[in-house]
Amino acid sequence: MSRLDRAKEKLAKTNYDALYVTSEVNQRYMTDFAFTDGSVLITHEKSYVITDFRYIEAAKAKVVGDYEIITPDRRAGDFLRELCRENHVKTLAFEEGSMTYAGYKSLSSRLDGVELIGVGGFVEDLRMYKEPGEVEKIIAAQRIAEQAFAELLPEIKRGMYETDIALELEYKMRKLGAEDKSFETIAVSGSASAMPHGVPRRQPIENGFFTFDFGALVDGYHSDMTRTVVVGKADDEMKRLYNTVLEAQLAAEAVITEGFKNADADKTARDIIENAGYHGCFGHSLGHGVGLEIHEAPGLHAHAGDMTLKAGQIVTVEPGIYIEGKYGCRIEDMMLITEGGAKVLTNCPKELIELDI
Ligand SMILES: [Mn+2]
Repeated sequence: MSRLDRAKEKLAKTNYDALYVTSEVNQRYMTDFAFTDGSVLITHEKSYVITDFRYIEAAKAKVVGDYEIITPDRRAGDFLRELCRENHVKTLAFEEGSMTYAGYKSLSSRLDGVELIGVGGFVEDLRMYKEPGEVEKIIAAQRIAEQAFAELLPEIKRGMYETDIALELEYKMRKLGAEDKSFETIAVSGSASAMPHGVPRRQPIENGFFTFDFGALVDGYHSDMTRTVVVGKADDEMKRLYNTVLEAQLAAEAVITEGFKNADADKTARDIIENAGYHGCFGHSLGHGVGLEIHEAPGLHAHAGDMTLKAGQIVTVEPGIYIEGKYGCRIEDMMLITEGGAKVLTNCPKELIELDI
């Protein structure tokens, strides 16, 4: 079923006459076409890509789905009012998360007679279930990231700056075919590894844990992985910490399968870390969905209630232990939930690597 058909099927279960898509990433998902300064209107019958002159030619070539591609010849709000009238739209759902207050005021003043209903997660819920083509792009991005990392490790020398190492990793990903990095690369060593989202510093790498959290972008799709290596030698305390993270990570991967509760996946990893005595040292959730955005639904965390993992979802599994002021470690893979199972998408060793430099 096409994305547009899935959206219409979902729309049919609501009492909205139409969905007005204003989030750029959701517009891209719904049309397979990336554009800015436009919108998508999905009604039970006709659907529209509303864009401007700069995009019209590309839109005609690239938009996937049964959309009418149109350029407004007057103010967007007035144009939308006419489309609503033509399509008998009395109740219009809009994406409340991507609408500014100013945008909302302008819309409501121009759409008198149309009831505006803010909705959250309408398209995001569709995006959770990856089509084979989307899975392929995420895997392609992951292969680039892990290849770049494998090439980077032997090139790391003492005295190199964290910022330069991060840049080198990004450069390699681009050379290997990524259109960009997936997010700001984390490459933090020594005491900075204690910060889960530390920023690379313009200073030489320190001894101890060296955490890399990074990904590549392919055709709009992200990858996400984390590996922690050691600069120099790991002492017993570091080995114990690393092995605890690894044990938690592997245990979570072992239980994750179609139908398993998201919250229980988090608990599986968290219990191992807590029971090893690292109380309060795993201060973030186990994982998140990955796709057109680096963080998307579903989440693997304690507050996921009865939510279970479903085939087609791609999630990260990324426990960590962070000792404030000292050091930290995280290991992250991506997993694809399949019919009756799940598989790890990341091909990169997880045994402790000590960089003898
Ligand atoms: Mn992640």
